[in-house]
Amino acid sequence: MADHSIIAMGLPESGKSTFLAALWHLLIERDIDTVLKFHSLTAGETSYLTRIAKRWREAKVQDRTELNGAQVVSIALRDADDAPVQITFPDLPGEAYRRMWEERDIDPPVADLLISGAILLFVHADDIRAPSWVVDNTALSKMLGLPVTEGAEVPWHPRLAPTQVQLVSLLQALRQPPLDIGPRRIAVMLSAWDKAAGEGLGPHDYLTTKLPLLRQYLESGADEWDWRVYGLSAQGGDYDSIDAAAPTKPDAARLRDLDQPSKRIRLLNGAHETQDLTEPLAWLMAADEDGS
Ligand SMILES: Nc1nc2c(ncn2[C@@H]2O[C@H](COP(=O)(O)OP(=O)(O)OP(=O)(O)O)[C@@H](O)[C@H]2O)c(=O)[nH]1
Ligand SMILES: [Mg+2]
Repeated sequence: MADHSIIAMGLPESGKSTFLAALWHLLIERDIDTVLKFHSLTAGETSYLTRIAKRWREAKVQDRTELNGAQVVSIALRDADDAPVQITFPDLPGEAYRRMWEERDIDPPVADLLISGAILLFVHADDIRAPSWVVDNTALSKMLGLPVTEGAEVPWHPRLAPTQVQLVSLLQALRQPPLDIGPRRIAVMLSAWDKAAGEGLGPHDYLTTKLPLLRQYLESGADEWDWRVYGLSAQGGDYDSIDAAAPTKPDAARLRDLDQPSKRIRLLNGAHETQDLTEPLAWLMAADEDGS
């Protein structure tokens, strides 16, 4: 059986676990035609997938994946030619990627996972820290009548860096030792697309407008990535918190009312729209066959 490894990368709360939950639901439910089809679960945590998919169906948000709680699942699928393929899919905590950027540090088990496989790079489309200018912030504070101390230094922390700077740095780290295994395929997943769709931009234009540095970095071919960008709504709207005291979300109630939970999902590749979350996986895996 052909073995493929796909790494879900992304800063904290970028939609990695939600994607895996929705994918598992689709594969098990089989109510939507998908390029890759479920064959069997060969290794890893079935209970993890079952748990997150159940949470997803209930329209409740996933727990943050804990730093020591990385889950590596292996799913046996059948490809479009009905040949068996196995995908190993580590669901790593965004905290591990945050540490790579902020502390320039990587735990050896995480490094071991990152030295193989194509990349699903998740970016929460509604949680992008844009570059900002000190002069603009000062002018805004003055307009609002907030106190501004002239000449005072603003302490800098890597966490304050724009999202696109952090992501480009993460991708550059994959082309440097000890993680460099040559150029790979990357599917950029602009998650929570339901929040972004109102801007009327397609995924490419959204990337160009909101993350121009990332777009230029990918396009320039400096690190020779073979890339695509998708708009992904794995939930279809906001889910409820698991905190019973928190107010319920109108989106969550509407989504629970759909007769088929799979219909919550939207995936955009250019103008092409589908509910098939295996499509980007099939494209990423094809690189292994093409030898690219
Ligand atoms: N509106 C909307 N929110 C989404 C969607 N997908 C994910 N989210 C929200 O984004 C947040 C983060 O989702 P997770 O899947 O837990 O993110 P993660 O990347 O696994 O996070 P870590 O485990 O901390 O690395 C949660 O509040 C989700 O409910 C979506 O399609 N639509
Ligand atoms: Mg997670």
